[in-house]
Amino acid sequence: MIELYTGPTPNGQKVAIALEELGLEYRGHSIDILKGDQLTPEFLAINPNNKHPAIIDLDGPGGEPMTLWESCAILVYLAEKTGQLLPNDTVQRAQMMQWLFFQASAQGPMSGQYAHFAFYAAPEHQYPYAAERYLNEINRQLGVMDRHLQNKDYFLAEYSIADIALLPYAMTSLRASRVERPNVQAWVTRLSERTAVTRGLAIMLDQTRDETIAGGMKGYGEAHRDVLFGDKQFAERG
Ligand SMILES: N[C@@H](CCC(=O)N[C@@H](CS)C(=O)NCC(=O)O)C(=O)O
Repeated sequence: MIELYTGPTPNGQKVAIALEELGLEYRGHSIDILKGDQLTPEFLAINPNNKHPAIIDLDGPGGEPMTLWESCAILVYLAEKTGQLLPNDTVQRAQMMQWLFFQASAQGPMSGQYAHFAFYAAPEHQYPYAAERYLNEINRQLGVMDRHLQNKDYFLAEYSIADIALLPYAMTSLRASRVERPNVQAWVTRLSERTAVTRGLAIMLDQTRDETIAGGMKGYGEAHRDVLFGDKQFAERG
């Protein structure tokens, strides 16, 4: 059994899709980041970096519980645990790592910064240049992905955790982008036809808060900013 701590966001969706694809038994635990669930002592004991997703594999290596955070690290762990969704070939395995690092170092953070400056920052901090800068970067990254996917079904020779890692933010990026990316769009459509993908994307969907982009930003305000970007977020912890 794998305990999955997450909310209805792209990083959690990646892990849920992989769990569904691999047929691993798991239990979802809602982490409401607008309320501050990620800052409780109980959750910090699981992820001291105060972010979801995180997992506890009750049947980890040697039969011992295994705790892990950072979604791409979780994807690699789950794929290696089952021997599925990752290539054995050295070149393909290196290219898989390349796309996972691209996801974790570029796609995720740039999308996060765009969302921050376009939506979540206080009105006095919503600098047009910042939102524009991150949107340009999202568009550029989609271009890199689009050119790679020309005449390809997947990022590697076969469907893998590289596709799973890149999918959820590619979907939000396509919605934000002003540029057509037909190869990325076709790949999204191809993956969306998989039952495991549909189920994984729906993780914690019923927990979607009105105060988020997905919920229409209704009622989002100072108390939420304090948790995510203010005193509660940056308090020194012992
Ligand atoms: N690089 C991390 C990013 C995780 C992340 O940013 N999680 C967000 C939700 S999508 C979060 O928990 N934020 C709460 C906070 O920063 O306090 C991963 O891939 O797991």
